[in-house]
Amino acid sequence: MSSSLPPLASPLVRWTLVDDVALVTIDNPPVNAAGRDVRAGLAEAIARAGENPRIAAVVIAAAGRTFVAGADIREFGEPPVEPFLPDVCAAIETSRKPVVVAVHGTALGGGCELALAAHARVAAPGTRFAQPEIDLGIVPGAGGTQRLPRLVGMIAAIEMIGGGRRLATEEAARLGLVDEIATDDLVAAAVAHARRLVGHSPRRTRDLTVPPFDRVAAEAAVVAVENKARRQISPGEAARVTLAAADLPFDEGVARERATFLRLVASDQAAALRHVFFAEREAARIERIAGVAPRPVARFGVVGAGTMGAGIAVAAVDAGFEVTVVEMNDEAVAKGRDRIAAIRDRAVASGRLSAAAASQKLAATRLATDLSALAGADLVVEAVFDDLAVKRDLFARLAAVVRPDCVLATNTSYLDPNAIGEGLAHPERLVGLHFFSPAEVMRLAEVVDTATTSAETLATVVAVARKLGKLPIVTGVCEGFAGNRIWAVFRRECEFMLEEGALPQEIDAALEAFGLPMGPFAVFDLSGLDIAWSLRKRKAATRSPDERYVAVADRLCEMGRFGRKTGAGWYAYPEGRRTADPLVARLCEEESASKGIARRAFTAQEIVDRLIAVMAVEGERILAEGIVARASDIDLVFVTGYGWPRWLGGPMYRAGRLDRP
Ligand code: 3H9
Repeated sequence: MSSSLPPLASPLVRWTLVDDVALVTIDNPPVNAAGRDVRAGLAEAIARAGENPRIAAVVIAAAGRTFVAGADIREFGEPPVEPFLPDVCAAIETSRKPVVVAVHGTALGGGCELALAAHARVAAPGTRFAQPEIDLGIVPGAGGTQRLPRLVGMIAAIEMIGGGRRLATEEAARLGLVDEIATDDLVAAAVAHARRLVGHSPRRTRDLTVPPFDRVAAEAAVVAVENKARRQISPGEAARVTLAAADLPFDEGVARERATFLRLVASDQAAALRHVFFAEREAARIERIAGVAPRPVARFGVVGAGTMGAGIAVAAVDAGFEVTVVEMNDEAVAKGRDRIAAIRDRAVASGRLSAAAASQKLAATRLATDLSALAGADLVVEAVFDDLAVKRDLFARLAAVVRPDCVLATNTSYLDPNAIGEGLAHPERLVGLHFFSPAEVMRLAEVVDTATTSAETLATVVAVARKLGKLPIVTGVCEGFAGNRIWAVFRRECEFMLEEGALPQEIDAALEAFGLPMGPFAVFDLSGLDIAWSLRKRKAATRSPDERYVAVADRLCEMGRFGRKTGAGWYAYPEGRRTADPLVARLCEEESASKGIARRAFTAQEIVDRLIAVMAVEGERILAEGIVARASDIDLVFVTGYGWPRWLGGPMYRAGRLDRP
């Protein structure tokens, strides 16, 4: 029987008495983040429960779709405000009256830590437990690193805290994190569980010892986390402080964790990662399609089974679409099938896919030589040769076979989609859907809103991109759209610096020290210099003689140096090792001399600052032209499509931060 209790001061936490159990409910939509008022409400409830003779035990539950999804990330930019989450957890744990949590949805970060501090955890099926703090550049800050290994064992704790492993209810129960799975009424089960604990001394996680574990395996798990993180600091720190739980008394371990948390939460990487976290949520708000329902898409067509088409087809099959790929003839179909099979083989070799699943997915990918195979398609993406006449002709032929409401998407990188769509029947269904290579891996999908695209088409393609596991960023029409347009400016500025005195290896080293996984000249060598060369040759006739033009890349190509595939490009590759080449230095010097430019030295900082500055200027232009909605969308383009580490935050973000180390 329920009865009321004098209310708590917090507007976000309420409680009632169920017989002799205080049922405390957190109600902070949308995800019950443990912000100040939630922490204050919990602290007050625990303190008052301790003093109230009518209360024998406490259950903490959450309203809405999830248990607590973590600390309130919006508070991280500010100094912490009392009561601190570790103190709230300590109050729960040291309560003399049993405290049980009733968990549903997700228990993430600080939410998981609240659960760890309770005396028992009752969870609904389908709940996920995780400590995702590393993704925000921090370590758990409310005891998670010290309590989790005591409950689930050291190796699993390192994998969760350092490696982002998530536990579903059943696995959490097997490992000792969940004490009871509530198949029926969660709160009723938690109340009954709490009542069973009354009269027993509470089982405090802090008093448990870490179960025995293999030290060598644990060290190896930490090293694996560090290696995978490359230069992101938080995963390694999180794994190390977790491992310390085996060596330090609980209070010392918690103090070490808190110090690490406070240091990292103020770090540059954490600030950048928070920026990206909120940028991703902002990007989901697309004004033009607010309230517009996407059309259902089940049948997904792809025209062209080259590298892009094959990758798109793989992503589409993985997302559960019914996929048909059309190529020109039997030979092209066979090659396309080989490409798709090669992607599947790589997934099997790396252990991401079972051999059985791979062959089942292959069998599910239908290939055909006639466009009429796409007659029933709801959406068709073309990924054929990037040539205007070829694409126009294809769309005209496609329009004759597909339904008038079939969405037609072009994967063009550089052509004008408006020109591609000229003369197309029902041009409102035309849209750009620009994938990044490899299309089955890269998260970015630029959705190009053409002059004729209807809101319904845009909404449909955005929904399809999300189902494909992509991050859709809507862009307007301009050469290169958002990403390649800024990338072109970046690339050009790199070449200007070559002419002014920098060498490719210096520019690469500066950008690699800054954080990019690979400098641009090494990337050019990897992807090959010949395609860009033929593009430049095609454009040479129309290039203004006043345009600043650096010809070093042309000279390399004239020498047959197309990059790694020819054994040399911007670098030489003796025994496969990337090596600065004096010949390239000489070409740069000759270029400077031919233009009367006195070469000078560049510092690494100057190289980085200059490149970020030109990217940001182009980004501002793109914003002013309304090509993208917000600066943070540009950051996401680079983080999800161009290999920028998330912890760098993207070029627009960095441009506001040139004064920071
Ligand atoms: C932590 O806990 C540190 C601790 O160790 C303790 C330190 C002392 N805070 O993602 P959605 C907002 S670190 C504030 O679109 P979904 C989000 O911005 C934290 N706001 O929904 C969005 O707002 P808006 C560890 C948050 O259903 C709205 O909620 N926890 C937070 O696709 C809906 O979000 C995490 O890292 C937050 N913690 O996914 C979990 N979380 O509508 C981060 C969300 O204004 N969160 N918001 O744009 C998530 O992974 C997902 O949001 C979740 C829901 C899976 C929960």
